[in-house]
Amino acid sequence: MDCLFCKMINREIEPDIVYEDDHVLAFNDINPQAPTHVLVIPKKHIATLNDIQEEDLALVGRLHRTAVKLAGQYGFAEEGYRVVMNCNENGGQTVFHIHLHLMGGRQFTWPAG
Ligand code: DGP
Repeated sequence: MDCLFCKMINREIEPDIVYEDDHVLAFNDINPQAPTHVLVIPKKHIATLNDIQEEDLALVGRLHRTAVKLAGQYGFAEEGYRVVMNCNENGGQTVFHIHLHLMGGRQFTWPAG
């Protein structure tokens, strides 16, 4: 499958990994928008938020738990951080394998641009 993030999971491409288990991979974003900017992805290929099925709910929960654990390890869980999942063109999604953006280490504004 011609998916950039599946290639990372299969190690055809070597990302800068910060966490891995049987279901989840997390690595540094190539174009960071914050002092810490990590992408948390499922090892199962799911193209967009719209494609998440009932059977994926535990996996999506794991993505969030992983982001929270990493926020604790980076030391910004208490001061706060941002977790984002973009969906399709208007949402700004460019890689069609779902991923949480975990960003921390600076003040974020709202609404997002
Ligand atoms: P999104 O626009 O929400 O689909 O986010 C895709 C993110 O993926 C974007 O922040 C940049 C990141 N990205 C794209 N290509 C690569 C890559 O080759 N390596 C890494 N580490 N990140 C990438």
